[in-house]
Formats: sequence, structure tokens, C-alpha cells
Amino acid sequence: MKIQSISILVTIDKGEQYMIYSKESTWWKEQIIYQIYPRSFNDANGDGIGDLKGIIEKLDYLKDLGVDIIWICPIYQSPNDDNGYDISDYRAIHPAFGSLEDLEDLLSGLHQRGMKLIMDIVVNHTSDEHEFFKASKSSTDNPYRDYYIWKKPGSDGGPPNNWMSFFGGSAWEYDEPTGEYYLHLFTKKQPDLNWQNPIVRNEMYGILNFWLDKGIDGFRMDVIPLISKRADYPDAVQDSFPKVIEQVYSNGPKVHEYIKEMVAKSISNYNVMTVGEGPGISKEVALNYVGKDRGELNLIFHLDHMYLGQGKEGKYTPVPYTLQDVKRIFNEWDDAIGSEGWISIFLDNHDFPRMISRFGNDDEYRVECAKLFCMLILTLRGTTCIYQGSEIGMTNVAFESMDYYRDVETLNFYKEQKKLGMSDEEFLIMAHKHGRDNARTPMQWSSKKNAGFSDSDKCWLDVNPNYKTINVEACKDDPNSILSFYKEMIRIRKSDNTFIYGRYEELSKGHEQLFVYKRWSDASSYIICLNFSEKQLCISDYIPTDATCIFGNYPSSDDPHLRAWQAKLFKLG
Ligand code: TEU
Ligand code: CA
Repeated sequence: MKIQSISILVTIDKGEQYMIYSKESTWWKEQIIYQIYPRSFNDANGDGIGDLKGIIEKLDYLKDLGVDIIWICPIYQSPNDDNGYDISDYRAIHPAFGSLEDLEDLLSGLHQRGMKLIMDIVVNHTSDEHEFFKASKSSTDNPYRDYYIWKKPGSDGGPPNNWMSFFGGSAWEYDEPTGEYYLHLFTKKQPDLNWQNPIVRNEMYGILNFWLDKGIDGFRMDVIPLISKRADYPDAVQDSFPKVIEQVYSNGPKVHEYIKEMVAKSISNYNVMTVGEGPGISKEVALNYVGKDRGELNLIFHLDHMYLGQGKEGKYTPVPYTLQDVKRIFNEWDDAIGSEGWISIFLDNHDFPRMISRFGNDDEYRVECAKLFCMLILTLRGTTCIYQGSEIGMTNVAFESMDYYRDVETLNFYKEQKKLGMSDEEFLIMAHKHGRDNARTPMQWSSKKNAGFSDSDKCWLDVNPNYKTINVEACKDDPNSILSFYKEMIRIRKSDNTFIYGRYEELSKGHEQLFVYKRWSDASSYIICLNFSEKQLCISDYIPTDATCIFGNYPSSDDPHLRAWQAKLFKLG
């Protein structure tokens, strides 16, 4: 039995009560998530594809890093149109990843090390090769028809409305034999489930319970705000795709009813965590999902900072943004969540470019940037999520032709943009900047063949050529390496709950290159100073005389200036 919280209330005359102490200890707030994209993490059987046994081989590495909760992307049976986010059998492990026994071995290996496992569950859509969809598609009066969203053609004979897929093109696919369209907010091989149908909802809850009964510690819930569709399927105003996601696809009329039912019929019967992936969840509605008394999700990965730069049709129609925009989003979200809810802090994952390439300088200041972003994600307020490879400063990849790219989002947008006249060279530059394959190149373990990821002659996705110098082996015994910095920063974060439960405030609002903020509690106070530029910048205005620099990414000095991409952690008093 784990103590969840301790509160001391004093009652004074006339029965008035005052809370004088409250210690809430919530593991999913205090622990650190490490995200693994299994396909790219470690290949134990030499077929060029990462697998569960490969993860098991690295459990001591993960324990030594200091992370606690391992989030693995989908490993279920799937045709891999979207690398497992198109599930064709929810209760089976894709043979390329291994077996149910391997999953159970991974789970017990983690539990033996005092670590946890959360699985990635996709309940908004299935694969079109799932038995449910094959039946649903077979005829308009099939009992499974209503498991998915089928609509008659619009008045012009075309799609029922103007909704676009996240991956380019229409979100509707016409089925000739039955004369109707089905909805797919992602690829046409990912038909959306009809959550209005209680049989569908109960099928999904049964799947959650199947995995929870195996003893996993929770779920990352893929695109959970999309599950309730607006009944009239209104046309969308197509001037900003992130806005369409927020106002049309997400936060539908019954989304909270469904999540509450899911918690009541499944999640609440276990001591587990749920982290929702939150495309379209704005700070204004966030507490409806993660408010502590809502009985819905524990926390979310909101995507406001991740969608920065996405224009009319998403990332391939980019718009400019600055550090100010990033800081504003962090500040506004911290205000909105307050003491009522919880979020994760992250700056990359398997869907976005590597954070030091996107937000930093991954060339001459790669090491300094990797350490700066490490300090950032481990000192902001929320559950830190570290994406595989960040701990060694892995970067984006610049493949020399589109032949090297595997991601369905990239390839679909490539097709769409070519129709609009974009050249291969122009699109290749976009793929280098925005493509999801940037984050999916195999983990770089050593300078050996395939970066030590696989013994195969051909990996499913090529290794980043910079693996010769950027790899775990090159870092692990170097006290000044990025990996060593991650381990020490994790140790510092875990040494003081002020980094978890303490308050947050930016001190450098309005500054174009500095991000300086304070974390404090009754017990201790810290100031974090980050220079997002190559300029020398003075920070003496922010640092009180009783401050001591306890950690940083340059050799320690009392110079009141930050150097290029310099990060300093000060403790006050
Ligand atoms: O991602 C949903 C989502 O918001 C992303 O598609 C993101 O907007 C886009 O990839 C940015 O380029 C989840 C999964 O994380 C993603 O891997 C899947 O492709 C998608 O859902 C469909 O399941
Ligand atoms: Ca393998």
C-alpha cells in the first residue's frame, strides 16, 4: 500500500479549518518517463528491426541513466502503415517485436529494477486490416458497420465535408462497393472508430483491461481528445491546421463522458497512470481532462509548443516563430494548470524533429545545446519525458534522397506537395527540417556497424551517418559527456521535490534570447538561466547575491555573462 498524500488540518474556534501542511506523493509526478520507439531502439535478433528482447538487453543502461517509467510505442499486430499506430489485433504482439512472453519478461525486468512500463494504446482508430473493419466494410447492413464512421457522399458526389487528414489529402475514403465514405483522420488504412457506439467503447475497455491484467503500469493514450466527433460533421475553416485540430477534431461533445466511462470501467480498478496525447487540447480546456477531481486522465502531453510553426496544412506549410512564443506557451500552460492538474514536459518525441536540431544549434554547439535542453526539461514544472537518444545528443538526419524516407506522413505529404508542383529538392529540405524520420533513426549505441543497433545488413531505416562520433559508447565513461550530464541532472532533480511540486515563474519575460526562470518552495529555491543564442548575455540582473551555481554546461566561472548556449542552475540561500 503506497501513501498517496499526507495533509495536516488545524481547526480553530468557530470550526474554521486551515490546511497547514500537505504532502502529496504521486509517483507519476515524481518519476521520469523515457520514451522508446521499439522499432529503432535495439535489434536483438539481427533482422534490422528493433524488438522487445533488444529493450530487455538495455534495462541496466536505462536504470543507470536514472529514468523510471518506460513508455513503449505500439508493439501490437499491425500492417505497419503507420508503424504500429494502425492496429489489426490489439491482443497480439507483432512478431517482429517478439512475443507476449517477451513483453512479460520486459515487464518483470522493469519491475525487478523498481521501474515501470506504460504501453501506447490507440483507441481512436484501428487498422483497416482489423477484423472489425473488414466486416464493417463488407456491407451497409453488416452488424459491424456502425463500429466505424460511414457517410453518404456530399451533395457534389464528393466527400461528406472538407476535413483533411493529419497526413495530407481528404480525411474521407470512398468505398465503391457500398457507395459510402469512411472517416480516417490519419491514413486511409486507419479508419476512425465510432465511439458513439457503446459496443465499440466496451470493446476498447476490454482491451485496456487485457493489458492492465498483465500488470502494466498505465497507458499513453494516442490522440485521445479526437474520440468524440461532432455529430453534424461541419466543414472546417482551413486557415490553420492546428486550429482545425482544436476546434473541429478534438474536444468533441462527449469526449469527457467517454473518458470518464473508460476510467470507471477500466483504469480506476488499477493503480496505474494515464497520460493522454493531446493534439488540440488548449490550455483553456486542459483541466477538463487532467483536473485532479475530474476522474479522467492523470496528465497530458499537450502539443501547443510542438505545433508552433505549423501553418495552413500543418508542418509542410510552415510559419515563423521565436523563443518568445515557446516561453509564452510554457508560462501560460503553467498558469493554466496551476495546482489543479498536471502535464508532461517534453520537447521531442517520435513525431517531431530532434529538439536540439529544431530549437537549438546541433552543429558547432551540439553538446552545449543537448545539455541546455536536458536542464530545461528536467527543471520545468511537470513530468519530464526524455525521448530515446536525447541523452547522447542525437540529431536530425539529412538523407540525400526521398528513397531513404519511410514515414507515411512524410511520404503522403511528398505526394501532395508534388501534385502542387513542389520539386524533390524543395521537399527534401522540408523533410530534413520537419520529417518524423528525424527522430526514428536507430539508437546510436557505438561506432560499430549500424551504430551497434543491429547486426543486419539492412536496417528498416538507415542509421544517421554521424553515429561514428555520436553514440553511447563514446559518452559513457566521459564525465563531461551529454550522457553524464543527463545522469547528474536527473540526480539533482530527484534530490529536491522543489523541482516537482515547487512553483514556477519566468524572470526573463520579453527577452529574445534568454530563458531565466525560478523554481521555489518553502524548502528551497533555484534559478535556471538558459541562453538560446550564440551571443554573450549578462544575467547579473536575475541572480541574487546569495545564489550559488550548482550545475552547468560550461566549466564553472563567476562571470555574470552566459556564453553561447550556456545553461546554469543556481541554488539560492
Ligand atoms: O500522433 C498524433 C499527432 O498529433 C501527430 O500525428 C502529430 O500531429 C504529427 O505526427 C506531427 O507531425 C499520434 C502518434 O504519436 C503518431 O505517431 C501517429 O501517427 C498518429 O497519432 C496516428 O495514430
Ligand atoms: Ca529484431
